[in-house]
Amino acid sequence: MITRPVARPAVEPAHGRQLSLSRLPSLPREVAQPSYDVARLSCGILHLGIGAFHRAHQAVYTDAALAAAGGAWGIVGASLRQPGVRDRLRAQDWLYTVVERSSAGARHRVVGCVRDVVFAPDDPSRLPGLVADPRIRIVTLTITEKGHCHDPASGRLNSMHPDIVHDLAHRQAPISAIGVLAAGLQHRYRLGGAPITLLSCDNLPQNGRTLRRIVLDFVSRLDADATRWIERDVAFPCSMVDRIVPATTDGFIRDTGATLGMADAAPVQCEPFRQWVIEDMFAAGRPAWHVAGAEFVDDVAPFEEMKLRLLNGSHSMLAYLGYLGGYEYIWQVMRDPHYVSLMRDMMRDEVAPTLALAGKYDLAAYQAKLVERFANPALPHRCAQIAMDGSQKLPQRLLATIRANLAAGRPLRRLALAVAAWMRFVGGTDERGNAIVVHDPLAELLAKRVTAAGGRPHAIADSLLGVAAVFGDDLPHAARFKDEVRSALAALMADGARATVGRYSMAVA
Ligand code: CS2
Repeated sequence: MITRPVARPAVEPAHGRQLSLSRLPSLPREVAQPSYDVARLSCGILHLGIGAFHRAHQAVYTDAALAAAGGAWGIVGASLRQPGVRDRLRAQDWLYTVVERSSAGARHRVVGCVRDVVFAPDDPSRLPGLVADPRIRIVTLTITEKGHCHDPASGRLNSMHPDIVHDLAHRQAPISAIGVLAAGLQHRYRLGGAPITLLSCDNLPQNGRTLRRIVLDFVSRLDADATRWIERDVAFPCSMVDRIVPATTDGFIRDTGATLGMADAAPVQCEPFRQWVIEDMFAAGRPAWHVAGAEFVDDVAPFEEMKLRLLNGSHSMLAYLGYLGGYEYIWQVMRDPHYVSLMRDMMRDEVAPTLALAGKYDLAAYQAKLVERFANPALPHRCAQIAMDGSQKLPQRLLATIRANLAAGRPLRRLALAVAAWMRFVGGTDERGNAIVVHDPLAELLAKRVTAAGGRPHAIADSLLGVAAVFGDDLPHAARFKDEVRSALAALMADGARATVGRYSMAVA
């Protein structure tokens, strides 16, 4: 049975010493720490969604930029749903450790640029107030796909979403990130319209444009003047973010404390690799992220497309087929040669040819690196974690690629197998008959459709293909795709994931 990463209470330091500003000097020498004056840093960035990914990615770039070039670019983090990160970080002066893990060992670094964390429900007007505050010049976002309250197939605001219905009715006390941005930007406009950048860091195609459209969909229902100002003066650059960041576990917290010689209740673990490609379009300056390796380009779309289709597409494929095959972690899946061969073949034959970067970028090296990254045995990245929210992820990870292959008459067999594995997974029962708790905003609807189809693979496939928010109006009528999904699902249900992967892969056992 899948469980969500457990919300932990603030951890009491086992040996009475906890990470704090005054204890930085007593950290072991091999633990890197901020070289700038953390206590005097003022904040220019508001971040919505202060989970592990942000702390291991954008905050790391910001920390390095501050060390190299300074600036008023501290981060106020915000969490809209859970107080845990705020509680744990507050007890340690907002400091935390980033641990890069690989088979070569672990590298520790204490990050200092997060200077405050707001838990939105404590004071519903605080976040809109920060968006309006002229000292805040960039709002970064990692709110996940579903946090956009949009229709994943069309990329437009879902005005029937309960959080959006709430926020349209209670504009000063929003509960969704989109409601926070809308109220805050309207307020900022009334205060004189100081320029600001909203930088999306979510795994969505054209994430800046998507965010802009959703925010405008919302504000234009309420305020024509603010809408025009946002259209004209607010920058929404696109960005491609990449770093594998598994959920923090209690064992990892204990190990980190042992290395530091003091407790850290909120460390994050990640792979050594990181990448950030950003559209160079900022309304009011930015930290010197380039010194930390961020790449600034005119057009992020081809990089986003490459990452979403090759990395995230393969990730989802391995997560569903791996989970069904009884593997807990991605690195374990990568020890099965059939799965690896399926991933390589899918990337090479069915994904890479669809990319705008084909022929202009070393895509073969990118693919080989992905195999190496996924196989990192020091990263406990659960299949179940990646499998969450599939209805929000499939369109950009697998379905856009499938559409391109349909149009060009290219193969799509392995991509269809990945879609069928998702269908098998959302049915809610694993191959041993145990329940799968499916975390997905559409979980209930999907389960109903599977049950109504009465265990018949073709009926299940047809019924799920009919969910327009995921598959649009076109894919259910694409005969070649439909046939492949039907036969892949039939194989998964009859023979199980491992045997099916064995058949689909070209690996010689
Ligand atoms: C993963 C991503 O959980 C998931 O769905 O595919 O979080 C993935 O690890 C990151 O996008 C890597 O940059």
